[in-house]
Amino acid sequence: MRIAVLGGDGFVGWPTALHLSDLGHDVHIVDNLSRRWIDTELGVQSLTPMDSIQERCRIWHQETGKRIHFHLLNLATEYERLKGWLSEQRPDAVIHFAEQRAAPYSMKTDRHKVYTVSNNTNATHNLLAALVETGIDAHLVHLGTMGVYGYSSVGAPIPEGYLDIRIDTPTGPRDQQILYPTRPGSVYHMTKSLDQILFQFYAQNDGLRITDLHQGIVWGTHTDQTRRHEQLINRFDYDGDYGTVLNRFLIQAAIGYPLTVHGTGGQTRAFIHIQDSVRCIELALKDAPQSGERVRIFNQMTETHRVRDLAELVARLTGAKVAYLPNPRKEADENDLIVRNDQFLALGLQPITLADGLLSEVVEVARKYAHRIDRTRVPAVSAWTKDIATRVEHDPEGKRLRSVS
Ligand code: USQ
Repeated sequence: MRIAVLGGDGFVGWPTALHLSDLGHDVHIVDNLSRRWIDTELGVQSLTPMDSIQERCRIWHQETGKRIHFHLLNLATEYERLKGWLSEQRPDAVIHFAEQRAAPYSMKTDRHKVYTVSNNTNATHNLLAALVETGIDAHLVHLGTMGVYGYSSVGAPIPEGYLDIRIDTPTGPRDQQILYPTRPGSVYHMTKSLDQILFQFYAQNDGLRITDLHQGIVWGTHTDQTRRHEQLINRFDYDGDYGTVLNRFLIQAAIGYPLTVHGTGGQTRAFIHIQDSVRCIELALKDAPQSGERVRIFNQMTETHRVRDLAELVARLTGAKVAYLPNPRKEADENDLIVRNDQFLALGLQPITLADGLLSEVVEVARKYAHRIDRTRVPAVSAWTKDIATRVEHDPEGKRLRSVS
């Protein structure tokens, strides 16, 4: 298949491009390199040294003889170029990662909220409109998030996208399936909730074939392909905006930084290892819906964990200390989470779960590149409201001088 990987320079996009190229697909990365610009804006860098996308593609060709093509294009602002590119390349499948994906970044300031909404919703809508206009019958696979469901304890398993409901009508009760009601917890998660409505409309109105993957928190760094050469290495975010919880705990342990648990750590979240993430995309591609079918929704996660349990696990494994900090986010202190993921299991996914070996592998990678870490960028300081901002801990290590009077 000819596959367009939109956002193929990112944390999950890059290993996905490699995985699909390894399987023999003709892979085209489309990316505006915005993550690299955001690193510059924030004054941070990936823990792992990342080469340019062109250099990464060159090394892949040198190692495997396979070509991955790179196209510099901004989906959100260059609609006509996107349309032209699609009519020229006519991909069989389009994988859409091209969105700003960090919740803390999306809550940083009003400017970051505006950027996240305009970038993410325009990127998705431009893509949908362009697919209709060019008449390309590509299977669109979108990386959504478990966060669209919200994290209140409902007591029942979260189904895969659709909720069975019964409505009382004058002629008696009627059963229906509706999109699970969204309850996003950040501006970023809100944009993924808006994406769901865009997909519902275009599947129903234009017969677009769409799969939406509601992914949990990705952890780990290497996949089978990124291990093949030092210069194929994946990016690894550790900073307070882009670093995600388990990977952050693992690098914190590697550099002797206290594990930064927000609040009580009673937040339960869904997780998936990066290797399973790329495998799930392969499985979803093979199981495309027909034109006229409703959007197919998968929960792309393999296990759930409570944040404080993860901190304690990492502390046991490495001897790190745990710091319970004021929570910069507005979220439930404690929640339960039960998630259905039957569809991927039925397609043959054999989940990689938290194993000491894989956790230690990340700690090893972090130790190797520890000299690249700026400790001042580790605390999460983007607050969800102005009120919360007054309580954020900027110095979990307690290194700054404090007044004694
Ligand atoms: N947390 C800590 N300490 C930290 C960092 C995070 O306790 O140092 C807590 C947060 O308060 C939150 C939980 O860990 O309760 C998860 O935070 P996260 O940064 O790991 O994940 P999140 O912001 O939800 O976003 C990430 C990805 C996003 C994806 C989402 C899947 O950045 O792209 O959509 O995970 S999910 O969480 O299932 O919605």
